[in-house]
Amino acid sequence: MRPLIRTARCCLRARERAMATFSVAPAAISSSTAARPLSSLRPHGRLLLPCFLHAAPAPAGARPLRTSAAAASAVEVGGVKIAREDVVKEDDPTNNVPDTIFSKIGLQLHRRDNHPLGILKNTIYDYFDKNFAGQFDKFDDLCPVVAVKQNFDDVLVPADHVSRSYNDTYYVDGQTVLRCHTSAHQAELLRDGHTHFLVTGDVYRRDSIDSTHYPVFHQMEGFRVFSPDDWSGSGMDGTAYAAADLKKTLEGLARHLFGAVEMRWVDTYFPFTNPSFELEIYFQDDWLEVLGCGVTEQEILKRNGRTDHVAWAFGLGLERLAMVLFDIPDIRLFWSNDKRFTSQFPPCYKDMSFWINDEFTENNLCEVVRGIAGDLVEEVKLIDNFTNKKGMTSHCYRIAYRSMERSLTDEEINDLQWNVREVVKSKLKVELR
Ligand code: FA5
Ligand code: MG
Repeated sequence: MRPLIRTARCCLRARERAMATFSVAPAAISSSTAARPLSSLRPHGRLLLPCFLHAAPAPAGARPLRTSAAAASAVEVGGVKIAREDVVKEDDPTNNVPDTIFSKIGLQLHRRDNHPLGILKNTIYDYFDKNFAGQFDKFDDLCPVVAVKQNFDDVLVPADHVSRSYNDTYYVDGQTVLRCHTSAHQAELLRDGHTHFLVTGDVYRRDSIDSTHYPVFHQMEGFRVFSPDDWSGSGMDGTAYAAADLKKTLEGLARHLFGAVEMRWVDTYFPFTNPSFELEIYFQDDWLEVLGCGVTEQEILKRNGRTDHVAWAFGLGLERLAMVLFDIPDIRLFWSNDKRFTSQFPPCYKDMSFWINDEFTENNLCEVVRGIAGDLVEEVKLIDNFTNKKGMTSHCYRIAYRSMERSLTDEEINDLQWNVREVVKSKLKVELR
């Protein structure tokens, strides 16, 4: 599996810049911390993979892992019952939630104590408990179906921001989405009087397909409010004080998780923070973006009862950190319920070329492919792109199919690919070549 990871990682930074939902290209590398990559990034030999998915009982109220939508027609999250028909509305043009996504709602991998995401969440909790005894309130059961207002308006995402598009976000209807980041809960928690909090949850994005991107993943949001007394004696203004505290806190967290790992700060942009940063960790020969963070925009504090305060916030990708910590090569493995997943099965590649039209987007293509092949699709990659004399543009995509659990037969792949071609033609209205 190594070569696959290396290929994916090589293009990761470029892709991340182009496709990241909230951030844009970095202005500069602001600093670099620590020394050499570790020969082993796992701090404890015992945190190794093979049996993690079966080792511990799920938390009270959680169901065993299921992977198909058919298995449940309603789930409950944080006391809210979510039925399939509440989120999947095939006849409603303002809805773009497929069954494959509904099937992931309520699984709450981050609440399973022996799942890598649960272990990681608890390890991060340990760090905050040790360094900020009892100060951070913890939430890991907030409903992922949120208002557009919570997900975007409350965190100042501009009306024309790309992340609001149907191409990037799963809409339940015009006013409701599956949260695409845990920042969706910042404003309500501030209004409820919380000043230090951690929010862990599943988040949903229409996104590219490769070994480090998945349409459902998990984030942990951290938020800390400071009052003028906190920074008055420091010789810094509130913003500089919060930025320094944020970096110190997150560098400490990275060391708590990984030991002396190589990491660096990259300046970036988020609508809800200024200044804004991303933290990258050196992992298997490349830099991997693991979190976004920054000093909260004053407007958010003002609107939610904290005028004259400053705050920092971060949103970290739990899968990304767990991949480094546990040496997990592919993001789909977090969803596998078959302990043979550590076996290696060969991928099978299929290419398809077509003339695109003005409406074509790669995310729409990925959605079609995943709708047909589910988790058998490992990567969808543009390998050729040209425009002819008549101005028609052709794309050639290479689709990698691979099961985490068994070898796929030629017949099965050919059937899938035939289906993909038919649906791509009819749904995306492109002309196959
Ligand atoms: C955000 O989602 C911001 N809300 C983070 C934030 C919070 C910034 C608070 C400032 C203050 P971004 O889109 O970059 O930012 O995602 C954050 C992290 O989620 C990324 O660094 C990455 O680790 C992870 N991530 C993003 N997309 C995916 C994906 N498709 N699959 C897996 N992990 C992902
Ligand atoms: Mg990002």
